[in-house]
Amino acid sequence: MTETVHETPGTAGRGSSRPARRRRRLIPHLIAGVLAAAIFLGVADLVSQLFGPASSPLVSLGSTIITLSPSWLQDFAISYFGSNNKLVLYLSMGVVGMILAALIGALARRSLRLAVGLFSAVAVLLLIVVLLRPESSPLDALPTLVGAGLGILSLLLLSGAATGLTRAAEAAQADRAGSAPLDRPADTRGAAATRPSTEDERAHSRRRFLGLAAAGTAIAAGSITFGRSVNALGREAGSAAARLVLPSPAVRAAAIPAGASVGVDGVPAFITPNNDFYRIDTALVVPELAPQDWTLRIHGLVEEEVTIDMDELLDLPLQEHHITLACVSNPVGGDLLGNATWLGYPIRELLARARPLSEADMVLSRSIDGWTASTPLEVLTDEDRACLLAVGMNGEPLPAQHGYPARMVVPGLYGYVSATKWVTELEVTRFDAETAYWTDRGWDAEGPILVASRIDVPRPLARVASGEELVVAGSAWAQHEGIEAVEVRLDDGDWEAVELGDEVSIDTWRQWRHAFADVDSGRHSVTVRAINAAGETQTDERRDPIPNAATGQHRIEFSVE
Ligand SMILES: Nc1nc2c(c(=O)[nH]1)N[C@H]1C(S)=C(S)[C@@H](COP(=O)(O)O)O[C@H]1N2
Ligand SMILES: [Mo]
Repeated sequence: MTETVHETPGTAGRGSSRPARRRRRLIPHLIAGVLAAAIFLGVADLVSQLFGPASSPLVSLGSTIITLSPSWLQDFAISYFGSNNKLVLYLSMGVVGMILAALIGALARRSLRLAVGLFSAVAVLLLIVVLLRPESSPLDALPTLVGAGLGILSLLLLSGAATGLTRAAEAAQADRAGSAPLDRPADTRGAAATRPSTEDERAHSRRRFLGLAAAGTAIAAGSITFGRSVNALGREAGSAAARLVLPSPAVRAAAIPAGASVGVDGVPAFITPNNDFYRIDTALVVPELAPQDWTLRIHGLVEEEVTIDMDELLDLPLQEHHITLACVSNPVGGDLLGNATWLGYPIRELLARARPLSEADMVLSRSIDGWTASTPLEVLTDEDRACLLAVGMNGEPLPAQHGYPARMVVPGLYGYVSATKWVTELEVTRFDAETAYWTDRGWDAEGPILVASRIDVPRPLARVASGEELVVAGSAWAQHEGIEAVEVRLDDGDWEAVELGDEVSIDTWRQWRHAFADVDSGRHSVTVRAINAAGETQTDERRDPIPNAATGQHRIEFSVE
C-alpha cells in the first residue's frame, strides 16, 4: 500500500481533517522550542545573580533596546504606558521571544541541526549584547553561556521527545486506518496484532514528552522566580545596610495648610506618597549606589574643581522644599507628575564653590549610569529658586527608583533637563558645546514647564448620579510661575472660574474644585484651562509632547443619569 493515509470516519479522524491533525501534532514541537528558550533565559537570569545585572541577557537586551529605540517610540512608550513602560517592554520582548522560540521548535521537527544552529545564533547575539553593555565585564558572559548550554540540551531532549510523539501518533493512526506507517518495517504492517504495540508506544512517548515538558516548565519557572526573589532579597539587604540617616533640615518647608486640598475624593493627595510617585528613566535596572561610594564632582568651565562626598553633604545646612516634578512626555490629562517635600542642599551654593567661568551658560549633569541633562546655569544659580541636590523625599532617603542616594530637583523645568537621579557629576559648560540624552533625541535644549491643568473628577466616561450639583475637580500647575486661576466649562458653555486650593508655593501644583448646578441628564463634556501668574492662559491648541511638552486643554466626557 503506497497510498497516503486517508481519513476513515469513526476510526482515525475523530472528526478532524488531516491538516488539523498536522497542526495539532506541531504543538509539542512549538512547546519544545518555547520551553528550551525559557530554560535558557531563566537559568541565565538565575546565574546572573552571581554577577552584575548586565550579565542577564534579558536585562541587557532590554537596556539595549531602550538605547537604540528611536525617540518617537520611546516617547510613545512613556506617554502611553507611563511608569509601566518597562513592564510593557518586557512583555513585548516575551511575546516576540516566544514566537521566535516556537518557530525554532517547529524548525527542529524538520531539521534538528538547523534549529540548534539558529538557537545558538540567537545565543551568540545575546552574548554580544551582554558584552557590549558599558557596565559589563568579560565574566558577565558566563550566565548566557550556561543558560544557552542548558537551553540547547533542552531543545535536543524536548524536540526528540516531540518527534517520538509525532511518530508514535502517526504509527497508531496508520494502524487504525489499516495502513502501514511509512517508517515501520513491512512485516509489522497492517496486522491487527500490532495495534496494541503502536498504542503502547504512543502512550509511552506521550508520557515521555509530558514528563520532560513538566520538568522543563518547572526548571524555567523555578529559575525565573528564584532568580528574581534572590534579586529582590539582595537589593533589600544591600539598601538596608547602606541606608542613609537624614539630618534634620536647617530650613523647614512651610507646613501644608488644610486648604491646599479641596477635599474631593479622586483628586490625588496634595503630597504624592513615594510609592505612588511616577517614575520615568532609561534605567532598566535601578542603579545601586551606596552613599559611602557616592561623590559629586563639579568640573568643566570653573575656576576650581570641587568634589563633595555624602558625609560632607549631610553636614551642610539642608533645606526642605515642596516641589512638583513633571515629565515633558506627559500627555494632556496624564499623570506623569508628582509633588513631594524634598530635602537637599542648594546647587547654587555648590556651584559658587567651584566659581563658574563667565562664558559658561549650562550645567550638564550626569548620572552613575551615564544619563545626562542640560540645565541653564542661570536657573541653577538663581537666588530665588530652590534648585536642590536632594537626598530626602517626603521625610525618607530617596527611594532607589527616585535617585538614591542623591538627585537634582529643579522647580519650573521638566525632569528631562533638570531632575538627574543617581547624579554624580556636574559639568559646567555651554549649550553650544554639549548636548544631553534627550536633546540628542530631538527634544528642546531648554525645558520650562508650560501651564497645564487636568480634570481628576469625574473620571472620563463616568456615569454621575443627577443631583443638585455636579462636582468637578482636579489639579493645575505652572511651576515657578504660579497658578492665578483655573476655569472650566460645561459642553460649549461659558468659562466659569473655579475655587482654588491654597497656594503652598509657586513651585507646587494646586488643586481646584467647581460645582455646576442643575445639569440635565444625558451626555456632557467638561473642559479645563489654567491661567498662570504671568496671565498666560493654557492654549487649546493640541500638540504632541515632542519637542517641548504636549499642549491642549483637558476635556472629558461623562453622563448624568
Ligand atoms: N539618571 C536619570 N535621571 C533621570 C532620568 C533618567 O532617565 N535617568 N529621567 C528624567 C526624567 S525624563 C524625569 S521626568 C524625571 C522623573 O523623576 P522620577 O522618576 O523620580 O519621577 O527624572 C529625570 N531624571
Ligand atoms: Mo521625563
